[in-house]
Order: sequence, then structure tokens, then C-alpha cells
Amino acid sequence: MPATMIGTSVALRLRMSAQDAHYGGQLVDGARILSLFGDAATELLIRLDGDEGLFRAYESVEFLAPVFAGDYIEVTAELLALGNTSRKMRFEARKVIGGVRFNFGSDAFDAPSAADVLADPIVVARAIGTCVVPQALQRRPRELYLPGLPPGPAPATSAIVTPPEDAAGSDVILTAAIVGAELTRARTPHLPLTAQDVADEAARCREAGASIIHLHVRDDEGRNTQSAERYAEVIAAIRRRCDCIIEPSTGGAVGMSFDERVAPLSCAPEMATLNCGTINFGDDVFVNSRADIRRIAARIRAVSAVPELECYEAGHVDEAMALAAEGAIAEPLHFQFVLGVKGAIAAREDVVHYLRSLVPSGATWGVAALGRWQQPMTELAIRLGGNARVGLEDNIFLTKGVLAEGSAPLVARAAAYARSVGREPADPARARKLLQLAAR
Ligand code: KMH
Ligand code: ZN
Repeated sequence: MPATMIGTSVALRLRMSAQDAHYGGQLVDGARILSLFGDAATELLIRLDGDEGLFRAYESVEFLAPVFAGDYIEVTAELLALGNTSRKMRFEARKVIGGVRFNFGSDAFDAPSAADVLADPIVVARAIGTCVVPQALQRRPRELYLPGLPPGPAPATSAIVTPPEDAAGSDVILTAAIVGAELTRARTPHLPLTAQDVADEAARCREAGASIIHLHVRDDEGRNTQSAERYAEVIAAIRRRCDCIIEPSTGGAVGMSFDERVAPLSCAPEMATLNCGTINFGDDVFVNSRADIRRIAARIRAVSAVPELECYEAGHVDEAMALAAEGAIAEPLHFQFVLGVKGAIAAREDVVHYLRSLVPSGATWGVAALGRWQQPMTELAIRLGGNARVGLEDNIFLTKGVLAEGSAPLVARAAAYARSVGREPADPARARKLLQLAAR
């Protein structure tokens, strides 16, 4: 079976009935969701192999939110990896419609039949599992569902087949944002502060699969600084430890002056961030006036660095295109969609699809999502053929309530995911080629 089948997915949507409710309060038991995963897996196997196959094992199962009778549940199964007989799949169950239940504390009267379409579907369960189809039973021509070939039998009710993405086989560029400007040791003891600690962390991230280090630096008291001298010291320390592309921040921290923000460019880095618009940044305002964006772009060009276009809103993509049209930045463009800043665009699947649709051909794009959205948005970007940024700057947790012991474990997880869907993390040399850094 060709590796291009990786990413093929099916979906089922159905309503939980009163018979599905097992516990008090009309609660549906987790086994019911697992049986839906089984049905989705079976459909995927039939489509891929012409055989129902067998479920061999679950590697992980998470139940994340309650399901009640009356809820509409959408289940997806997606092919992650292929062996001779094994088919590894990722499952997700989302509540897309839910009854208005237990409206405690509200004076509003809701009839028992009241229900809402959820603007943001709730993920109720996730799993990774492996099925097998013995070779003797594999009877479907693999090409059947590839674009341009006969579609095969009509899908079951409500089923969809997603054509495999073209990402499989392409390398993914992983960026590690290892320091940040706002993070403090009070929030995580794993934040590197000294030049040596930052360099050690960069080397660990390189080892784990990162090819770019997005860099902020700290002064002797651990406070964020844009000091050119401190950047030079930290960059030299990183250079002694690894060959990563180093991308200093020209965003700095909220409230910094133009001169402070561009100071790290005196280190003549290969890349530097270029923030493409003003946003509310939590309770602050991160100001990037159109004039300043152009002044920073000019400074980046003056040192022959390549800008990474930080877009926190859809309009920032348009601003980046305007910069290219004006000649303020050169193609190919490299977009970073920073998602989930409070006050800017959210970290949602539809947002990624939309922003990606704006990217002109020849450009690269990646996602840097904040907090608990870092992992799912990273994995989505990887599946869709994009790049990803992970690290403590954006998210300090490995899983809920468990601090990541630095950025390297977050890089390692993203790299493992990339490999599981057929994408290899690019090493720095490969990333330089993909980003055409040397061509500048
Ligand atoms: N610290 C944020 C206000 C960048 O590095 O260019 C800006 C930031 C973006 O982190
Ligand atoms: Zn930053």
C-alpha cells in the first residue's frame, strides 16, 4: 500500500440514544465510544484493504468529556502508519450537538428537548490503536481511493473520505521557542536563563528534532532583555553546542522601543521574527504599527537575515503579502501562525485551515499555538504539511498539570508524531535548503 494513503480518514456521525445511556443522569459509557472507534476503524480497513480486519490493540485511550443520551457524536479514524499487515490509526470523538442539560443557577427555562449545535465541538475521547489485515485477506486495489481513480462503493450514511494530504514524505521544520519574553522561573523551574543553560537546551532540542531556535534572552536577574551583547553571548554559546538556525526575536516584550527591538540584528542572524500587526496581548497591547513593521523589515534585510512572518490574525497575512508586494520582504515567504494569544485569533482547526488557504504558493507556513493547544495544533499542522513551533515560550506543560522539563521533550513529542505520519524532522542543513536561506 503506498505511503500516500497515510492521512486517509473516515468519519461517522450519529446520535446517542436512550439505549446507549448506561449510567445515572443519562450518561453514556466509554465502551460505547470505543465501539464507534471500532466501526470507524472497520470502515477505514474496508476502504483500504477490502476486508474488515481485526482490532489488535489500543496504545492509548483518553476519555475527556462526558457523553449523554441525545448528544450527536462525530467519530474520525485516520491512518497514521502502515506495516505489511498492521494499520495504525488515530481516533477522535467529538460532540457536535448537545442537549441543554442541568441548567442550574439559571432562571431561564429550557425545555427537556432543548439542544444546541456547538460552535466549538467538544473532544470527548481520543485513542491510538492498531488493526491488522492478514496479507491473504488484503484484496482491495490500493489505488482505489487515490484522486482521479474510481471512487469505489458509496460511503455509508454520513461517512466522508478525506483524500490523503500531500504531506507524507515531506520533511517538517520544527522550531523550538526555548526562552520567551514573558515566562518566569516562578511558573516553571525548567526555564533556561544563562547563556550556558540556553545553549544546553538548544542542543537538547536539536537532538530531539528541532532545526530552528527562536530566541529571547535574559539579563543577569532573569529579566527579558534585547541587549545586543547578551544576544551575542547566547548565540555564541549556542553555536558552540549545535548547528541550529538561530532566529532572534524582534518582538521583544510588550512596550519595548524600536531600537531595543532591532538590537539583536547586530548579531547578523540567519533569521529573525517580523511581527505583522498590532494585537491585544492578554491585558496588554503588542504594538506593531505599519511604519514600524516596515522599519524592522528594512533592518532585517540590511543584515541579510530572513524574516519569519509572525501572524496573530488573518489580516496579518494580508499585511505580509503587502510587504512582499512593496519589496519590503523577499520571497519565498515564511509564515508563522501564532494562535491562541488572548485577544487575537484562536487556536482552532478551522483557523489553521483558513490561514493555510491564504498562503501563496512557494511560501512555507507553520503553527505556534499557545498553552494546551500547542500539541493538537502542532499535530494538525504536521498532518496538513506545515511546520510547527513548540517550546516553553508558548506552553510549559507536557500534559495537563505536568510541567515539561524544558522544551526538548515538547520537540521530541512533535518529532515522534511527525515520523508516525510519515514526515521526518528536517535537520538544520535540510531546513536551510527548504527555507532557501543560503540563496539570500
Ligand atoms: N513577547 C511577545 C510580545 C517575537 O518573538 O517576535 C512578542 C514575541 C514575538 O515573542
Ligand atoms: Zn518570541
